[in-house]
Amino acid sequence: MRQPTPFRKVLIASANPLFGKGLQQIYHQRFEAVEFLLTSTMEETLAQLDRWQPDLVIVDYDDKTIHREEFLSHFITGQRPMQVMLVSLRESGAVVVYDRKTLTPAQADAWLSDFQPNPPSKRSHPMKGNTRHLLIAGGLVIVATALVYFALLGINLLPDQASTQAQAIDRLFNAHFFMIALLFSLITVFIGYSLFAFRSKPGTEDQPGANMKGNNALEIIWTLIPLATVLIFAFFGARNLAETRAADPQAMEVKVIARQWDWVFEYPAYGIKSNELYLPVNRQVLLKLTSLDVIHSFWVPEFRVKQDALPGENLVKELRITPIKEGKYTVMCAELCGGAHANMNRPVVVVSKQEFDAWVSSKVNAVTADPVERGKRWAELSGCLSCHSVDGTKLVGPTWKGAFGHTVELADGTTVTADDAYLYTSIVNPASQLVKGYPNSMPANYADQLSDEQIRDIIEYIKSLK
Ligand code: HEC
Ligand SMILES: [Cu+2]
Repeated sequence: MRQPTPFRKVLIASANPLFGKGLQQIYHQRFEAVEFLLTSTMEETLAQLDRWQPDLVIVDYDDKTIHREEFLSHFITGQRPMQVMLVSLRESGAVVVYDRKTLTPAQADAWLSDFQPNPPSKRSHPMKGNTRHLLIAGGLVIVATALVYFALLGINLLPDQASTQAQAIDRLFNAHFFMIALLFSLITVFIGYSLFAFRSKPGTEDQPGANMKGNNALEIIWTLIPLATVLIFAFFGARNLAETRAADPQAMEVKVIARQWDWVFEYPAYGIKSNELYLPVNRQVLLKLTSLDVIHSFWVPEFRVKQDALPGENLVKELRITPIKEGKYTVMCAELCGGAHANMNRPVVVVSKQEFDAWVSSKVNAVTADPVERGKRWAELSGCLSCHSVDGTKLVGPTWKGAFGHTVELADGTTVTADDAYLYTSIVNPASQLVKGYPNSMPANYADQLSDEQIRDIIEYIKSLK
């Protein structure tokens, strides 16, 4: 049903033809037929104002080629009843209406008493109101973020930090906790604040809210900030991953063999096996993980890093850990591996170097109480025998057969009897007493790799080779 309209002639002024066509269509849908005239320049509009004498002029508020002041001054001087509407599509269809009507004194009175000034609307100072809201909400976001962040840190979500790898990982955890706190606050504060600040006031419940559509600045911001955040996290993630994998050439190797439902740890350097993972503090351990049956996963929460153990000879997986805190921990299986998966726990004991050496000795002594037997084992495991023969053959270094007690000619021309002290020094500091006729090619770092006990065992072994 189309309604009657007081207008007969409507002039639409806009350089944009779509503006006039669109309005004309809307008008036609809702009101009875009227006559339309579309103008696109200032001169044309002013000319038609006089010639065609419209009752209603609709002006494109956003069209800068229509000079509004000049147009309105023309409007004021006219006598005929006429209305002018300035329509701004950019301001979501906001309309300013000028009415050139004549009132009798009584009507004017009524008009004045009915007149309601616009409520001090946000439209008059849109930025002022919004900036205030933004400042308040922003302040609340900062406060809420700080509270949530410190609450998250305060409830100790993470166990002890017992390895250097854990430090790198915890830096990321902290950054994530901060992001979680920030996002949580951003969402809840803005929702809560909007519920409170923009709730409908008494008497305005049936008024529609502002119609908002599109905001390029906002869309660009909320695309770029998350993108940048994700890229920054990717960068730090990659860097920290590299940090947790940094290899120390002095690392002690331990083979970790997983099976349903237990762990076995082998120390190739000492030829021992254990169901407890003993580790010296502040020395990197290189774990080489395998499984005898299904997939398991080596995880000590205090060390943070985690690695699957896979069945298959060529699928040995490596994991590097540098314990930094003495204490007792537990390795658990982090891959559902069958019935007793939840009980697949074994102690992990981080001790000082001295305690570790003592543990190794006690383990080895349990294997054999004979120091010569043990010394032979250490010599084999440490690679001594690739340079030293035990049968008189001359390899890279002098043979050990008959080495003890014989007179050694040194490169500096002096001679010395090969006693305990000489052998000991030759092992821990080979360059200090070079044997004549041999290169200075013996590795100089055995003092770090072998305990005193092991070196003494090796000397006993050398003594036994007559
Ligand atoms: C890469 C080869 C190489 C390896 C591995 C090596 N040595 Fe030697 N070693 C030498 C050479 C060369 C000499 C002679 C020059 C010197 O005195 O440094 C020597 C000298 C010695 C001497 C003095 C021998 C003598 O007759 O006076 C002892 C003792 C010794 N090595 C013990 C060891 C032990 C124990 C290990 C293993 C833990 C070991 N070496 C590993 C090359 C090696
Ligand atoms: Cu398992």
